[in-house]
Amino acid sequence: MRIDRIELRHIKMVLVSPFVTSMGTEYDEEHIIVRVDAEGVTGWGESVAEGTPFYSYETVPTAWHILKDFLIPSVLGKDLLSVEDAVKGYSNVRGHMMAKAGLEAALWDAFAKTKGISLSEMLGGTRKKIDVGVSIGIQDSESTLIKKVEGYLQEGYKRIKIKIAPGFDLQFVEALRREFPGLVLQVDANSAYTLDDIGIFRKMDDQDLLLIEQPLGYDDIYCHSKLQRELKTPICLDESIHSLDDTMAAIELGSCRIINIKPGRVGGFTESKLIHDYCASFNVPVWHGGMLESGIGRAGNVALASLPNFTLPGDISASKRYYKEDIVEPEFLVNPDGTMDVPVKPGIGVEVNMKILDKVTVRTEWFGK
Ligand code: OSB
Ligand code: MG
Repeated sequence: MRIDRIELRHIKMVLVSPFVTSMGTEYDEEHIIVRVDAEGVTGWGESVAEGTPFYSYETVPTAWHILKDFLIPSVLGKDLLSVEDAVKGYSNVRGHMMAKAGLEAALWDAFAKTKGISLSEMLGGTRKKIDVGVSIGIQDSESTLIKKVEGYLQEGYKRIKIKIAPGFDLQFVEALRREFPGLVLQVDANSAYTLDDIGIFRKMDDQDLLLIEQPLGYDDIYCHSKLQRELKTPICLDESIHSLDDTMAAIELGSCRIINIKPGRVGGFTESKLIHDYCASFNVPVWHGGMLESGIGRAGNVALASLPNFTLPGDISASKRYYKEDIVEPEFLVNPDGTMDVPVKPGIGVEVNMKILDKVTVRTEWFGK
């Protein structure tokens, strides 16, 4: 497949409600949409580098730079045999996983469309529907949180994740446990604690949580192994896992018992699949994380989450939970039974609404003729 033209778009979409985490408050989400035109097909991908370097060191400008100056030149005008071929071509670029994942996603979509198969099928997906959950930011009070959770449960979501930070943790978990004794509940600290906070986690350990996500340092594997030894609740790593190598170290050291896979954090679907397969061979469950994607990124997430070892519900919620209007049609919906349908049409399986995409685009650059 010859890569004829590539377009980058810096997009900015306003969230339906601010998202509060231990890293700060987000009112809108900035990402990069990657478009690849190749022999009459168009592939779409989303780079989840954000406007700020608070979750990852990558930002929209750093990802734009790496895409423009290194990744795009390595594929533009080339006749690629496969996505793997493209990935090999820029394997000398270290890090910058979100930049890589955006381009890789667009290439996967273009290849799948050329073959006339869905992205799910091309990635090795086995599910027609995936189980989905919702990630709720830190709320002002326990009663607002309870109301929010009630609403999401009515919509069908299979599990609830709440963000925690020092001073905004145990009381929220206990309030939810009192109100919803059987709730499938997990927490995400986004690295807001240290080993000195072990007392809090010992108390959390009695709350029947599905998992505790990324309690300690954002690149730490060692201290998480010490904490995991003290807890019966599984630790799940998000920020610390950038590759299969990190996954092997974390499992071998006992730093976690569950892995959150985000293609943007690990450099794309190719590395995600390696991590998925490795975890499956060690009976370590994985689930699909989220980065408040638009429908383009979400479509890729849904396809990846259809692989067999994604056995826990993902942070993959309905379009309307994030944005008033999504940039794809149809928008993503949650079924009353807490599942989401995996698109079956070729590639990402949804159409990009160019009018809405233009509305949220703040900058565009074309590469190629
Ligand atoms: O830690 O999982 C996280 C959003 C942005 C950055 C980091 C995270 C998140 C979420 C949102 O939790 C998940 C979603 O997209 O629904
Ligand atoms: Mg997380």
